[in-house]
Parts: sequence; structure tokens; C-alpha cells
Amino acid sequence: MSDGQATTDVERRLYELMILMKAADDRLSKGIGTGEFMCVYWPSRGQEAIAAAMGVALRPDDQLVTTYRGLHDLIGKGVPLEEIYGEMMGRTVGASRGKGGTMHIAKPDKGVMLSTGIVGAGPPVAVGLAMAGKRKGLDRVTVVSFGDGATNTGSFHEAANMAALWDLPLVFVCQNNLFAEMTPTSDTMKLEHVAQRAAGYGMPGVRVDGNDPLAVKSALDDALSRARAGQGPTFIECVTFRFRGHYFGDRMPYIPKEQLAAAMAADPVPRFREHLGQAGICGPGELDRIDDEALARVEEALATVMGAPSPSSDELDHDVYARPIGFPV
Ligand SMILES: Cc1ncc(C[n+]2csc(CCOP(=O)(O)OP(=O)(O)O)c2C)c(N)n1
Ligand SMILES: [Mg+2]
Repeated sequence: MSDGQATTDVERRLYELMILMKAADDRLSKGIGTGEFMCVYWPSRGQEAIAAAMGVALRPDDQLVTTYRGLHDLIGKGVPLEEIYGEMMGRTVGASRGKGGTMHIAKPDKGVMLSTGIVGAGPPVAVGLAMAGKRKGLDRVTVVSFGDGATNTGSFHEAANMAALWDLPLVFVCQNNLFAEMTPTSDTMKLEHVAQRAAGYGMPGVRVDGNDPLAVKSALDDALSRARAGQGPTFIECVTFRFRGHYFGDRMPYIPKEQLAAAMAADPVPRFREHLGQAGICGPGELDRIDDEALARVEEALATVMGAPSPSSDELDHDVYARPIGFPV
């Protein structure tokens, strides 16, 4: 395959992932908004470029640790949509048979080792995973995805220090959507750029346009190569925006209208679609087909989930560390 063909395939794949992520997020929003189904979720809409780049840059055996805002990250790493929606809606087809919920989606055979609702809890776990990979002599890399706010927690700083000290094969991917819940990053951090924090631990810190999947992928490729070559961790700050608020239903009164309008005008998904058309990578017919396939894929997954039962009470004492004796049901 020529280099040109490989580049074209990568760009098409990035778009396929981005549009699937957008469709999955839009459908949740529509379904909850109309009362068609009920679940809690922390929307990722607007942050597609980062997750798509991770999906393309990471190898299947690379590991990922993410957060409650992980819908896009999970899709990128190949977790079937049925298992994501199923878990969010508490159905037996969910990745944890519907017993974990939106905040706790894991799929080890796809390398997704943890989703956590505890802000800042991912980095120390990722340090352990990366250390295990290194001790076993594997050349897999662990990537930990988290928000700007998480870099204000002590656990992030301890993890960054240990990862750098031990040259662990770890990539810190900070999805800087400029807010932590309702608080702008500038109210909680003296530094202008989150990536500046990396220097305090002796690892490279790079800042990229998190709405440009090619920029994110390029930074990831460098970081993954460094990690695989035994040169230690890298911190990547991907600057982006959160279109739907902290949780679904958050009306975002704290975000100035002009700021939101400007962010939405720079929506990474149509922006990349336009790029593919202008660069002659995909014709309009092909782009339409990719869009239609994403919508159909989401409907198919939703239908499977809606037709699946919730776990029965018999499941209560399954998949636990210790089986209680005479567990009351
Ligand atoms: C240890 C801890 N403290 C506080 C919270 C409440 N909380 C949930 S999300 C959040 C903001 C996190 O912001 P950021 O890390 O930027 O991620 P984002 O939600 O923007 O993706 C906070 C404070 C929590 N879940 N865990
Ligand atoms: Mg944030």
C-alpha cells in the first residue's frame, strides 16, 4: 500500500469514528430528552477528535483508562455500542451485564481496563498497568484519558511523578474542555496551559488543537513511539470544548453565550468532513454513506439494548470478589 493510500485510509477511519461517536451521543440526548428511555450520562459531544485519534493510533493490545465522560473513548477503542448502551441502561447485554452503569464500563479484551467516576483516580491505576506491562517485557502502552480538572488532584501529581521517574510506557491524554463541572479552568489553575505541568515531573508536555484529529494523532504517534522505546511518559493536552454541559440536562447558564456559539461553530465533526471533501479523500456520496451507516449502526445497537432484560436479582451475588453466604434477596 502506498503512503498516500495509507494516509487516506487513516483519515477516512478517523471520520468514521467521529461520526459514529457523534451519532451515539446525539441519540442518547434525543432518547432521554423525549422520554423514550432513561439513563444518566456525561456527554462527550464536541470532543470526538481526541477519541477518534486514540482509536486509530492505539494498538488493540494497548490499554486505556478513561472516565465517566468516556462514551467516545470507548467507541474508539472498539467496545461494541450494544455493550456501552447496554451498560448505561442497565441491561444484561452491557459490558458488565448491566450492573456497573455509565460510570463503570470496562472491557479488558479490548484493552479498556477502567472507567471511573472518581476525578483523578485514573492516573494511578494507569501507572500500575504500565508498570505491569513493563515488568512483563511487553511493548504495549497504557493511555489514560482525563479532564483538565483532574490535573488539580493530588493523585494525578503522584502518578505523573512515578510514571516519569520509572520511565513507564504511559501517555497522559488531558481532554481540556475548559471546564470542570461548572468552573472554568482559569478559576482553578494559575498556569495558562495544562501541559506546562509536565515539566515539573521531567516529562515532555505538548499542547495540541483537540478539535483536529490529525494534530492529536500526530502527538499520540510520537508519544506512543517514545513509550514503546522505553523513553517514558508524555503528557498531551488536547484543547477542546464540551457542547452539552457537565451532565445531560445541564443548561449551562455559567457559559457565556458567545463562547458556546464560537465553540459550536468550530464543531470538529463537520470541520473534518469538510476537510475530507476538500482534500479529495472522500466524495459527497461516500461521506453521506458513512453518515448513514453510523446512524443505522446506532439504531441497531439501541434496538438490541431496548429488547434486552435488566439483570435479575439472582445476579446480585455474581461477579463479586467473595460470594456471601446466605445473601438475602
Ligand atoms: C474525587 C472527586 N471529586 C469531585 C468529584 C465531582 N466531580 C465530578 S466531575 C468533576 C469535574 C471534573 O472536571 P474535568 O476533570 O475537567 O473533567 P470533565 O468533566 O470536564 O471531562 C467533579 C469535580 C468527583 N467525581 N470525584
Ligand atoms: Mg474539563
